[in-house]
Amino acid sequence: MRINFSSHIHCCVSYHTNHISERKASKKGAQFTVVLAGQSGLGKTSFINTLFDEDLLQLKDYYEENGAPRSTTKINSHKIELVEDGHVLNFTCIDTPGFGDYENNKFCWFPIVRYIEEQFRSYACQETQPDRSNLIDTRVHACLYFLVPTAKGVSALDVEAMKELCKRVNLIPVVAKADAYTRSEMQEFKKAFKETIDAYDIRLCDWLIKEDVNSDFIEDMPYSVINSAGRFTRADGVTVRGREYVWGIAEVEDSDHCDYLKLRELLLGTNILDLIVSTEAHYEMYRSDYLTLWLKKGWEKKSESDLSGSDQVAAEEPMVIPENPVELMKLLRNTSRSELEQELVFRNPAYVAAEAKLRKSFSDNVLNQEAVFKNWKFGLQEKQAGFNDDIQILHSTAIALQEDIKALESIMS
Ligand SMILES: Nc1nc2c(ncn2[C@@H]2O[C@H](COP(=O)(O)OP(=O)(O)OP(=O)(O)O)[C@@H](O)[C@H]2O)c(=O)[nH]1
Ligand SMILES: [Mg+2]
Repeated sequence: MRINFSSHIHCCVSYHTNHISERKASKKGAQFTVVLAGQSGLGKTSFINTLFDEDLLQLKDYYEENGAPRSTTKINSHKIELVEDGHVLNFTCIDTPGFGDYENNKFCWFPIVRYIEEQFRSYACQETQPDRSNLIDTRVHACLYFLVPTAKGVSALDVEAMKELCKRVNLIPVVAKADAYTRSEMQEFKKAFKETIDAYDIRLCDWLIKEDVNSDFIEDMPYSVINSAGRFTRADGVTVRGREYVWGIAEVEDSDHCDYLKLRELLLGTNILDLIVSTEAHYEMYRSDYLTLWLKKGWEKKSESDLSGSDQVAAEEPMVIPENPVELMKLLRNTSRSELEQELVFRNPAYVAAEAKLRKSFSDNVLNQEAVFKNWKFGLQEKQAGFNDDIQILHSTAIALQEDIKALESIMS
């Protein structure tokens, strides 16, 4: 069944931020979660208001006194319940802090990857529980990745971030602030974007293509957007949403100005189910990887406890996955969730890079100290040789003096 919310979203019962009432949260309905990611100041937070055509975020926390959006500093979840023809869709927008502002921006995208994986992990853990009737599904179905169109094309940071994100989620690239670029600049950027994703094998909504649905949506990416919840009256008397300039209005919903309508159709229209279904493929890949890690940890602990107390040296036993579900559960229970979380720290690229750096600086230090020690030893050996020569000279002088004494004594006697 295809749920169509495309008519308009004003049919919604809305509520926002993290304050969801218990009553509404317990209502059943499909879940759809979108993460907004990208560098700072590109209009991620503003896009939520544009999408829902409401001043949903008219809260002190989100806006400065002059009305400009505040820079997002933590991951915020904004929820809205969409109702149409008796169908309920619980739409969640996850707004993330923009990145790229620091001197060293390496791995600055990792908190978003971690967030996506945490939702998969939480769902996978719930699935291993005996009662699965009330699973809380916070899995992310799409990531809107905001890009800044520059003459240089896609930045290295965006390439790196998108390469990682596309492996875990339906990646939907968005070109921010389309009103600031001419038609030809935008076309040039889109062309450069396509060449870059081919060159770096960045796959957009990978599993959506495999299911062979709506591939023209993929062709249209990246979508250019203009954000605004404001309304202005054009010279012809028609009131439109857009940004007003001295020369006219950059319209949100005019396809000549930007691709907002296409993007909204993708997110709130006929493709929502395809995005939900294709997320299952991403989830299955993560789940299989996660359970293998969990079993591996359990197996290692079982091997350790089997060998403890015996004189046997621990051997690298190949893992055998029990077919009996009770045995399988026992193996999983060998490892607690917190132990597993610790294991996952080792997958954090920032941690891996920091560890490699530390190891290198440690081995460099050892090499330096060895060189210092060698020099010191060489210096000592040289000094010792010098002392030996001095001793030899003193010894010869003593012998000569003794002979002189002997000669004097013989004269005196
Ligand atoms: N010209 C133009 N300005 C925009 C557009 N969308 C947002 N802005 C402005 O860009 C600035 C940043 O917008 P935000 O929505 O806070 O951007 P953000 O990506 O959430 O920023 P961080 O939270 O810092 O990552 C604000 O001053 C917005 O008014 C747009 O489509 N066109
Ligand atoms: Mg923001």
